[in-house]
Amino acid sequence: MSDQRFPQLPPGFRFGTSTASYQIEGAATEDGKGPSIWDTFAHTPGKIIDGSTGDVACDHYHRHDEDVALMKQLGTRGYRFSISWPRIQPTGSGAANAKGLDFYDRLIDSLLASGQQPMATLYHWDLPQALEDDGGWLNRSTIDRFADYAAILGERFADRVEHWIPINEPNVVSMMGYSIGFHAPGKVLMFDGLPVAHHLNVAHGRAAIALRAAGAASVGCANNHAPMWPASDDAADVGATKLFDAMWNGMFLEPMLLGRYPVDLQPLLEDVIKDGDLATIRQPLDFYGVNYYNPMRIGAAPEDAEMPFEFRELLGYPTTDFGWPIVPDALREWLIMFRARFRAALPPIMITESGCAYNMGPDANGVVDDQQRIDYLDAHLRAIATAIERGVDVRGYYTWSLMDNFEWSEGFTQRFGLVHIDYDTLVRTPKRSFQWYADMIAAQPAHD
Ligand code: PNW
Repeated sequence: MSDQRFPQLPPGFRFGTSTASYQIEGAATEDGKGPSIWDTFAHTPGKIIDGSTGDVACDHYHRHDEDVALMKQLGTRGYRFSISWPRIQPTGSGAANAKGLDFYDRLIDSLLASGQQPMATLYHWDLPQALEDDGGWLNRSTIDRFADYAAILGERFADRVEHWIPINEPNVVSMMGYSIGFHAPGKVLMFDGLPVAHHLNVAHGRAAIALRAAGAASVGCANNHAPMWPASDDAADVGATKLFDAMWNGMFLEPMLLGRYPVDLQPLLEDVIKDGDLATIRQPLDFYGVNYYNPMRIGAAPEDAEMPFEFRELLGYPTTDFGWPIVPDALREWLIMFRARFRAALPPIMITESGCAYNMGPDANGVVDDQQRIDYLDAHLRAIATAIERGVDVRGYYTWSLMDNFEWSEGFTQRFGLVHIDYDTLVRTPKRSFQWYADMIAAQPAHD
């Protein structure tokens, strides 16, 4: 009999958690690690709202055994983490730093020993600063550096890493990092940042090729997708939404799966696309990773604005402590439409991130009562279960995040974890949602 208290996912469905190097590791200058653009950015006054940095973060670099033990306690069977490029190549090119490789070697072995299949992201935003000094992702030669880096990782870890993801959320990298500058490297280039998007796409393809050449069995992606809702049925709002949808969702999805850019964007990219690029980007993918948080409501911007679209508040839904609307139905709907649109071009889907920020800490009894996170996870997993019943092939759910961590420009003010971190003592306290996730996993008919 199935346990109706919990969402029921099909046998073999994979449950996991997700993190990223700069957000949890700390050890910013240890064992030969070079500086990344996030070290530079976080140390620039005014960039991070609480003035914090990832210098120590969760100190996962030294406490990974404790963190892996937590995963074992959760009963997950997968863990998504990212590898810090400047730990492996301190200046982004040349010989690998043995101590950097050794750290991930130890981590991967301890994951496997604890029943956690590793899912490794090569780039979760910590570009070696030396590469940024040469133009970063605006410079096409960064693609070659990335392919070299992918080959190093593939050769060392392809025998033990189950799933590979070249680049986390290329849309956020290009828009937040190079168009509006809220993220490192903090460039405000608006539409002139678009070459970054194309270079990230080609880098994804080149890394997939290098990883497979080194024996990687499963290569996918982790693209952030947000359903786009027009602010009104006014033609200007609908048009602005269509353009922003193409830039946020289509710009990466379409070249990866179909080998072409959305029609509306093609004229903007003409000068940066070189012969063969689109074929390089369209590598067969073993899974399609979706990072889902919320839908966005878009309207037309005033005539004199820098961008033709603007964000409007999405009304009528509860929000997380971060102010993000909670709309699990939009995930179900988006998955169903995604499948209907792409059919045979679509590999199995993995939810590579999904989660929420609630910022409560331990109460007088030491309990972190985050019922809202339980409700969030429950509702999103039920949405996925329904999408699967309607024929969408979703194979796993890696919640963001295992533990509270450095939330980019928000510093330590937004807590996404199943585990609470006290940033003064670095004490880890599993929240109520941690126990719920463990119970939910244990209540599955048969899980992988
Ligand atoms: C993702 N947006 O970031 C990242 O992959 C994580 O590192 C991060 O901690 C998590 O989601 C929570 O924020 C995003 O502007 C950053 O829509 C920005 C956006 C979405 C996701």
